[in-house]
Amino acid sequence: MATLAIVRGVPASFSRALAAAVPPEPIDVDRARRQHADYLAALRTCGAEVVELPADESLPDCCFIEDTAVVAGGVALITRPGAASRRREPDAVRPVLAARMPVEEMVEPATLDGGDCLLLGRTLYVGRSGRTNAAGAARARQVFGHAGITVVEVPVTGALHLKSVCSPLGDDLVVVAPGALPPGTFDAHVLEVPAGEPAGANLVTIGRSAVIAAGCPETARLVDAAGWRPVPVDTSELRKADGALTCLSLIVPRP
Ligand code: CIR
Repeated sequence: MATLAIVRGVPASFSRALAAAVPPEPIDVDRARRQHADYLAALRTCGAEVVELPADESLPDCCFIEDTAVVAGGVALITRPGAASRRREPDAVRPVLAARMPVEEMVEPATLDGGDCLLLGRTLYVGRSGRTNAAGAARARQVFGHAGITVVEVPVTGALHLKSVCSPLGDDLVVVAPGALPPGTFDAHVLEVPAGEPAGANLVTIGRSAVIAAGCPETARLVDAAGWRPVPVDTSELRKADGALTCLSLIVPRP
């Protein structure tokens, strides 16, 4: 059965999406939409079944659907996103997940963004970032602990989310931007991308393929050498709002 990838459209209001720094050129929404379409095509090329939710104009960041839920151990935890302007984003995602699996909730004061959660086998690494607080991490530990998953907290400084600087490549390998995290952060093998290709550290795996950032040839070579088929996609316009590749989909593993 194909892996399910839930995605959400890019609203016209994406031009006002949150960004840590004002981009040198304003966001071109049409270009962002074309790149988003290329990303969906890449997911399908890798064999995913893509379910697309409509954009909501009142939620400029809604295409970054990864942040709205965490799926692991057959359970979905609906998040309470760290940014106040994003708190209603999970509402459209909840019924899609509830139709497929048990769903748990998170309440104030807990905050957690899915971009801070990295699943590696039966371990869920949860970044403690500006978006994910202690109560959010504790809620993840409670929910996923019942599913036999161990939660390990990781301090995140100098990045928006944990997965802004790393992502899993299978169950025992993590791709990491050089110098972004202390050695020993993961109980797994680590593959460092070159210093000139930090965007390469965020990738999405579907089957034995990996959607990777365009313009990262050395990362592509490393991914290929590790036994995965690299599928490059240019999402530079979406990156202006700090979005990487994982943020643009909610991957639901199929048993
Ligand atoms: C935000 O600041 O929340 C969005 N502009 C970007 C979110 C990116 N999400 C992710 O890395 N998981």
